[in-house]
Amino acid sequence: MRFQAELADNLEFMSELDNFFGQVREIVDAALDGLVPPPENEPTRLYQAIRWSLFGGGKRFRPAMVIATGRVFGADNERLKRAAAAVEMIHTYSLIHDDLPSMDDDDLRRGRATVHRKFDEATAILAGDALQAMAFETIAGDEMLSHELRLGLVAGLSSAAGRMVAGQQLDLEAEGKTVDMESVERIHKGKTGALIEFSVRAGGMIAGTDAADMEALALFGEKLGLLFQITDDILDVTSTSEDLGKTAGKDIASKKATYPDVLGLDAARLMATRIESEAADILRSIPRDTGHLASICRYVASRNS
Ligand code: GRG
Repeated sequence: MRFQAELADNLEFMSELDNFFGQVREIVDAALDGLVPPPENEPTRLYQAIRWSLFGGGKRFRPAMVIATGRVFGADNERLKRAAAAVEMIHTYSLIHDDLPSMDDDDLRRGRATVHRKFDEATAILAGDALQAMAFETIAGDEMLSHELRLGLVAGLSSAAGRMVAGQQLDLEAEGKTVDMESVERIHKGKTGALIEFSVRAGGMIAGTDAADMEALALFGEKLGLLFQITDDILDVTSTSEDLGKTAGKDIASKKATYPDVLGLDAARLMATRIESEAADILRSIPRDTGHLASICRYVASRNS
């Protein structure tokens, strides 16, 4: 009986989240489609490359965090959707550049050929550059938001993008070296965590959240970023390229600094459980209905792609 009740709970939880992520995809993809020049605009190769990468799948996790957090504090989709699209632009630029021959040299991303494989390396570099510029243009021109809020979002997103680049540099420098827990954490807080943390904070900023709740949201975003990366590291070891839509086993092959590498797989799983529970504690300290954010944490901890 207990097993059946848990199964029913889990099914309900998964279908609610699938529903939510489906809605986010519709909202964000429509916004992106309107913001990125059409594929027939000159230079066609550039816009086709950008669209190849942007619309080639992807979970839209960071936009989902902008929207989920914003909704908890009362913001509507119209105010959230362009900032959510801007975060996805920065994320997609980082994936295009991360896959380049001079970085991870990967052939597969979002279930299809990487941009430099499908087009060419120069186009991939320019597609990433253009997406980065478009992200800031999107926020600066968002007429649903006050000028002050736009400035705050541009400042937050540029700082997160800078931290992401610094994390990527540290990650490349750590390849093949023996690293300790502190270094792994520093790399991942920058490379993955900064943009996820910003996504959570952006939702709060757009909703006009007060200082105390913003502080809690920043802490929650940091934990969520770590949780996302630990599960990503675990999936790299335990999953297939087909399920992930990107090359599995890449971290070991490139001797990357990862949580399973430093801690072992079982301890990395335990750490994910601990971080999920710390994130849930932070959510409980916020005097709002944060149940949906807690469900997203559970989803991140149990995701398989
Ligand atoms: C090149 C400036 C620059 C930065 C690269 C994001 C990143 C920093 C590198 C990608 C490599 C990687 C595996 C990073 C960890 C972050 C991560 C898990 C990225 C993939 O994010 P998902 O799973 O991807 O949300 P989708 O395709 O679903 O959007």
